[in-house]
Amino acid sequence: MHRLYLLKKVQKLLLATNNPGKFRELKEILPKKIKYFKPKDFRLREPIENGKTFKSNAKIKSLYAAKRTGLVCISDDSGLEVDALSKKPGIYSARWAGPTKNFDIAIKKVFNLLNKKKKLNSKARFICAISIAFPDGKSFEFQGKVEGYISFPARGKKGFGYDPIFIPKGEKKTFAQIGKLKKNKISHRYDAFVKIKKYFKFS
Ligand code: ITT
Repeated sequence: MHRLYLLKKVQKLLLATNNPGKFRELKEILPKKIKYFKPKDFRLREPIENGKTFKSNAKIKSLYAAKRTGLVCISDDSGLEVDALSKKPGIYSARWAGPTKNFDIAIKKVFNLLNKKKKLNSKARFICAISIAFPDGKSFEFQGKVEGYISFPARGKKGFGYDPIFIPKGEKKTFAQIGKLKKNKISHRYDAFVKIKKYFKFS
């Protein structure tokens, strides 16, 4: 791919997310020797995420940041799809936590809806779309996922967002219990990164 050279040489990357959990996990997964910046370092605002898919929202965020900073930018649009809720909250995963981004509220909402349907252990998956954007307006999107199921009560203090109620397939503990070493080997975010590595070589 013609961008290979650019990423091999890249020394600075802006991770276009205001979510500290995502920022931390992206940094843990991506190469160590790059210097990573946050939107706050450039006083960037949040663009309006009006895409209909994870990939389109990821693209909106990465291009917005790349055009304004002149840096190669990586964004992540992700969320939880619960089968018994017709794949909700999906792209609305952050919005279910309300303006204060309180995930106790979002988790309670998942509980109430699943409880009504008597499907508290519904199958579910996390999806992650990662977009890499260049200041000239080109971008590339990749999507990863991890299958699993919902489990109540919420358990674990590690991780973020919906991690305390998600158990990945083949495991007994929630993402919030298993810790970053394991999560970063099986997560939707890591799965998307594996796809990126097939096309781009980082230094
Ligand atoms: P940015 O747009 O600034 O990146 P955001 O939190 O608004 O931050 P999204 O719109 O992509 O990001 O929302 C995705 C939500 O899905 C996020 O707020 C998390 O709560 C949840 N989510 C995504 N990945 C997750 C993970 O690995 N573990 C738990 N929850 C996750």
